Amino acid sequence: MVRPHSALIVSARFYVALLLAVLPLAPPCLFAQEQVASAGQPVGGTERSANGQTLRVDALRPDVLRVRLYPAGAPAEDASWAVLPASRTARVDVSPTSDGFTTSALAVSIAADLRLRVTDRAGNVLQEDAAPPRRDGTAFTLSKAQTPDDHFFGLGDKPGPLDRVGMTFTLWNTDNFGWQESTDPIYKSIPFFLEEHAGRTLGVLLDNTFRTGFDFGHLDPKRYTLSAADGPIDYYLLYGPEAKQVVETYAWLTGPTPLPPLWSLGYQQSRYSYYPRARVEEVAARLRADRIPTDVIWLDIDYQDRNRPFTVDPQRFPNFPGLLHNLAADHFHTVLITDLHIADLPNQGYTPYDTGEAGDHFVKRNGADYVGPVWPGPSVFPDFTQASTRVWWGGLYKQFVADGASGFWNDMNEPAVFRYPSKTMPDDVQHRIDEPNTGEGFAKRTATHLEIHNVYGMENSRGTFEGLLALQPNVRPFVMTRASFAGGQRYATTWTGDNSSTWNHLRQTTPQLLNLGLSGFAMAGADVGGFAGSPSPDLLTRWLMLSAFQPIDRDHAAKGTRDHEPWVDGPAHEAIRRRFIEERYRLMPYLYTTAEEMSRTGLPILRPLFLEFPHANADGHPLDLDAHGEFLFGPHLLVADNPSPDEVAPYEVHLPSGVWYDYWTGATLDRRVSAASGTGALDAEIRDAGPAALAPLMVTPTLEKLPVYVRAGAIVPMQPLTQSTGETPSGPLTLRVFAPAATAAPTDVCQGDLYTDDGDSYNFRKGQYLRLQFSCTRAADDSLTVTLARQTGSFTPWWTALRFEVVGFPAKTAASSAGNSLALETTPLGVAVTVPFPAKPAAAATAKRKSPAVPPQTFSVTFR
Ligand code: NBV
Repeated sequence: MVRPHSALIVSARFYVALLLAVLPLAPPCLFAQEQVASAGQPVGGTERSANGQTLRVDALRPDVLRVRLYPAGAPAEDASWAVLPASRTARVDVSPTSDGFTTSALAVSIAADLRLRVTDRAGNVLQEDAAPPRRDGTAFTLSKAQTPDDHFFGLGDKPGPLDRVGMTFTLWNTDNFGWQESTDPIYKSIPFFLEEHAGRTLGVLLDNTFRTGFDFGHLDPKRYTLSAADGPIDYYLLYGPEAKQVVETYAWLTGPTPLPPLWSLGYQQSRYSYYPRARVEEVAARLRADRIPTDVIWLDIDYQDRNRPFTVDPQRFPNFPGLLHNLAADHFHTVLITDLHIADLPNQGYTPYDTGEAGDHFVKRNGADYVGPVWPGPSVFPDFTQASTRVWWGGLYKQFVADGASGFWNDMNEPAVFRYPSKTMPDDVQHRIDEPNTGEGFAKRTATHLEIHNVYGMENSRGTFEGLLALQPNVRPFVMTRASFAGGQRYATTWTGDNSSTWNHLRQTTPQLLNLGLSGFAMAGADVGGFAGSPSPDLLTRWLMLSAFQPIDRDHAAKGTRDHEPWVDGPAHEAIRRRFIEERYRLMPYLYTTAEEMSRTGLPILRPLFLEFPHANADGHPLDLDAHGEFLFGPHLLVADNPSPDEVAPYEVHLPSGVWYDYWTGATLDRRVSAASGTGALDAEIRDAGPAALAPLMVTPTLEKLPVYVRAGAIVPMQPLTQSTGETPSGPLTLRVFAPAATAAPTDVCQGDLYTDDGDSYNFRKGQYLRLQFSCTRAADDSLTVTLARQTGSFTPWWTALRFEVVGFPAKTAASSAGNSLALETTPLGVAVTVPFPAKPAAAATAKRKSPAVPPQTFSVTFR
């Protein structure tokens, strides 16, 4: 029942006077609003009260809303672990309406019973409450209307199909060794999803750290629900209309994945565990001897002394710094596992325990340190919700950093605790939140583990990331975490935990990594070959082929399983595996450029097709979402793995409209021209339906082939093969130009970027990077001109020549630049010319500039 005095108060600047007039009657929460307004801040939002509840909606940007519901007069703490403080407190002015407000992008209305409705400015419903918000004690449920053509993506690492429609999920970080497709929950809680409906996408972040539930029409196909056991009703709505915009906006809200060190994009060799030292050296030597390009060796828990974090077993690993030094000399980076459980060893000279205890850094139960069993035996657990504890934790890395370790691995941080059926610490463990000056907005207070559980792993990885930065301020930290929460991408990369060596798990990696990328975790991987169990030779080969096109390419295996290294199944398998890892290294400039875009925009490295081609289907919708094996690796490459990788039957590949190339052969796949120029019924149908109606390609799977396609007009930067990213390539940087179709309109995009820098420092922030932007056009006389359109940054790259290789432009005989003819080279895929870089600067230009390392230039190469 709506209380008779319930008031709708709309806040916009010109309403402040009115607000001040009614203040004596207003509930206390309005004071906060008035104070914000009088401080001269633009305020934008509205609130309405009924049944003792207040619903408050704020516009952070025209396309971003924050929605909170709380007992009238008692707003919940304005705080967040997930959302960046500057975004959480941003406001734009809104225009009040009779039951809400509008922004330039959205219209918000709140019914008398507090049902919320959000539309775009044309009146298309983006989200509408199917029922008023429901509270049951501390719990709540929000019900939103769902229609039959709704699709849902995101929610982090949850297994299952890419589209989450019809499914239900629980978010509660759980160590689920050997999880299967239907297992829920697993390691991470990322309460963010995208809802796509009729070409319009809305992002939803439920900012609640307790155990939450998401039901996408499983219980009732007419509604999807967001629920939590406790905690605030506090959620954000991010409008597109395109999914790409929503993903970028989510990065604005929670921060993008930072630019990773270049070496972390190389191939990585791991196992639980490589020991002793001689085995590590043997694996490293074999990788080099067999010419398997590799950048990283991982050391799992057995390098430690009796599983005690921040120790080294002196018997198994004598002269540990010497080992790391030797590996580094051979261009291997070493990543060390550092679990968060600290062995409970009072008075035994174990520094992590002693210093942690002295600083009162461990979580409590019944007034004493909580002790639970994990790998080292009885263990205590740092309270990562105290800023000072994270500083102490970060300092523990000092010796390993000095020893030469390059990156760190935070495992078991759900946190996993042995022997309890819950696999974690008891609900009543106490955390003592203490976040002075960090901007999250939390008051100093205690919180039970129920509230902190889902952010514990994220704050663990934050302590690691920030600690490494404090130790080496000009080195980009590399941290990989198993558990995390929304926003955790700011601190760590991740992987999908303890998967299995089965074909279904190989298939599962694509939707899982795609959904992780859509949920902010753009730097992610899955244990290559599968963790639990032993892969067949074919499975391991296929896995190593696919992972060459995934953000993190790390081969890892459980104890007691068979060896996983690329050479284990004989020369024929090894040759295929090597060929794909080599291709990843050739594509390193493209991959690094994509990673840099990710760090600026939040766009993932692995992209579902609808992110780049939202209207690729004849009906204006994205392509068939059932095409499970397909994804984009960066903006230009489309990988089309077998959606049932253990089956031998031909499978369909759906390509968006336009001309595509076979990446491996350079063959043109013009579905539009070839199919529609025929006289059959299908051809007529395609002609009638226009260019978007494309027949799928049929691919017959073979062990050694992975279909990869490139869109016409793409310019893909590539480099000569090296055995690691630490090795300087010899030869030119190649720009592989996949020629636009002869029929391409001048407005068709033909472009490619290249970004490079030193690969591991922050000097790029001071301008020490190089960004080249290329474009190309195909003229009426059938010449093709490739132009270096823009160059920024002052970094001197490793190459001194650019090689332009044109694919799909047959029988060309001449090339020129600035009137000078260039020698044409025939390549397996087309023709190429090489020009010096930088081109000799004009004398006048050089005189004006203060000797920049690489003079900015533009030039063109024309092929006829
Ligand atoms: O540290 C050992 C393993 C690790 O290899 C794996 O990747 C983690 O997910 N760890 C789990 C603990 C034990 C797993 C059985």
